[in-house]
Amino acid sequence: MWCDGRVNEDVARPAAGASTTADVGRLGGFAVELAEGAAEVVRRGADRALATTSKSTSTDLVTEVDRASERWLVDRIRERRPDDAVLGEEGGERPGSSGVRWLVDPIDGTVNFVLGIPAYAVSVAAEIDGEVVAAAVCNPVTGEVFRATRGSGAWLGEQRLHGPRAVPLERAVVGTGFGYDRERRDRQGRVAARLLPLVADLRRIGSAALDLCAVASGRLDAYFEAGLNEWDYAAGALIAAEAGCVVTGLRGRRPGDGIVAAGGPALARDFFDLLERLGADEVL
Ligand code: LIP
Repeated sequence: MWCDGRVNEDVARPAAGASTTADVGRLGGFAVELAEGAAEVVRRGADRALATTSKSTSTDLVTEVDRASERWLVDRIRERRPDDAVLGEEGGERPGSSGVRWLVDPIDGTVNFVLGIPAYAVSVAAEIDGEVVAAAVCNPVTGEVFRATRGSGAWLGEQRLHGPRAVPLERAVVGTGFGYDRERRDRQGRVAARLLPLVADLRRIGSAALDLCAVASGRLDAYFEAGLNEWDYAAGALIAAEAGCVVTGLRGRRPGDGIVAAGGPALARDFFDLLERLGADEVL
């Protein structure tokens, strides 16, 4: 039985008509199976000499292990749920007819993976009619599996997640990240420099999926990053939201509409107001 097998009937909000809480539970179990299986592919590849190439810029890396992990994910989805759509970072896009779309990042934090920094993850999310309802993020190094289904809370293993501590902005440890484009990084760095004296500290972990799971598990008090792709944040955003965090795109926009920002309920309003004043969503 995936998770604790219960989904709170009165809060599960599956997309209209296309799903039941049982469907959502099954998608959640499959998301965990996919994330754990692809993490094993990544683990086996980690000790190989990596053929690495670059994508959008010289710093945007991809390895043969990224591609092997995504091939494994797409093949499993095609075998088990052939009518579902898939969107993967390394080009594994497939149309579908079921209303379910999988958003997969085969290695979120590829630069960390190449350098041997143990902060990267396989990220898997399932949407029904455009709404993410199931998520799993697995760190191949630690074996940690963060998971959530809409309306049933967020979990790390068997531990229920309740988001970050209640601290004021000046005591908050905030995660962030920077794009691969040099000019964008310059603008993002200026925002970070103005934010730093107003909070306790910043962390640049290098994986949006793990950053959002860190907020969900209280390892970070808040997080923001502009310019992410759907596959980077889709799973982590649901896990953070189901852990009780506020996840937004600032200025009333949806998460991922330019920026993803997340924080605990006690901090969220002050944090989001500050990000808006600093123009954190105006760096793209
Ligand atoms: C990474 C993101 C991270 C961001 C990096 C990179 P990738 O994704 O998870 O938050 O700061 O620049 O985009 O490219 O390793 O899958």
